[in-house]
Amino acid sequence: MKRYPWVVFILVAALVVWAAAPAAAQQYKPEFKNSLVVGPAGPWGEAAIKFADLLKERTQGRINVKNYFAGQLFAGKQTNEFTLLNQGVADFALGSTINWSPQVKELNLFAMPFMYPSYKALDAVQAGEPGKKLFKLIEEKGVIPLAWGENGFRQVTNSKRPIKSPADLEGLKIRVVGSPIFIDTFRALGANPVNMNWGEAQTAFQQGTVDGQENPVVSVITPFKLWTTQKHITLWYYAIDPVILAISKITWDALTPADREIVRKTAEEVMAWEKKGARAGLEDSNEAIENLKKNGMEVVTLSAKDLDAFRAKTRAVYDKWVTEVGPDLVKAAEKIVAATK
Ligand code: X2X
Repeated sequence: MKRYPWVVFILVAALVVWAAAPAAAQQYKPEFKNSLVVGPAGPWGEAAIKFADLLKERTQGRINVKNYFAGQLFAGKQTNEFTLLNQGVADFALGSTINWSPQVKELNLFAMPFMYPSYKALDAVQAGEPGKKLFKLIEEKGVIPLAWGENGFRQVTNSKRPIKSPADLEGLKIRVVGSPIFIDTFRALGANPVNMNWGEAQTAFQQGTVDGQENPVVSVITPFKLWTTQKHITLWYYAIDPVILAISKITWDALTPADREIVRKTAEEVMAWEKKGARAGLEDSNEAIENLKKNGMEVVTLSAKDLDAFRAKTRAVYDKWVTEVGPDLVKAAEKIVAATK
């Protein structure tokens, strides 16, 4: 003990504890960025908050997600979100397949006009080979998809008149996302589609520089109170819009296997909850539509025959996009849809 006084012993012990600590606590960067186009209201935004909270709790604060709502990370251009993820500028994104489709063309599978007759058909496509193939394609582009969620079936609204047939769309200026299939579809219907980011679109609706837009009822139309600018809505279910919670491969590779497991499990759990939320009042009841009426919207529902007129007008767009998306992928999805009707 003479050669090693207590003080040295204590110092050495402290050093050992200090050196071992980072391995146990796993020091990551102080903030993981999550990108969203929408704000915190509605199931889409609420899911991001839930994900951040649960992940923090389950990793004892190791993974601290900060949500960048309303497109703050991609500075206006929502079709850039996937590139941010792939470059690791965003660690996570809870994003729409529409916004990622310029980089992953196959994601246009969900925007094929009038393809999905029901949630059941959509769920079967996601759970089946097409869904698995899409996740694989995303992964090959440097982004790890964690779980499917939902924006929803997209319905068309406008400030001018009820849309009951393609002729009613004639000449209406309709805001769409900067994704070519939407331009094709609205042109084929005789409308005048304009590309615009969601943030700018709000101002355009208020100023009346565009007449209409298309978005899901529960995830977007309701939280954004679109009835303040849009009087008419037509329920035509012409496209479905899944969202995906994904993580950059750069970020994923920096996590321990145990933390990856926590991230994946939490994402699956939260997105299952989100999907339910996006369908609430639409699938189990008519509450979400009744709420639109209460807020002054005039709701047009279409018969199968009415829908056929829209389908016929967009048939050539569908055929063109079979080639763009990939005939094998579309055929596999069509088969599943036909079997689950
Ligand atoms: O911009 C839109 O229309 C939105 C919010 O639905 C998407 O992000 C695709």
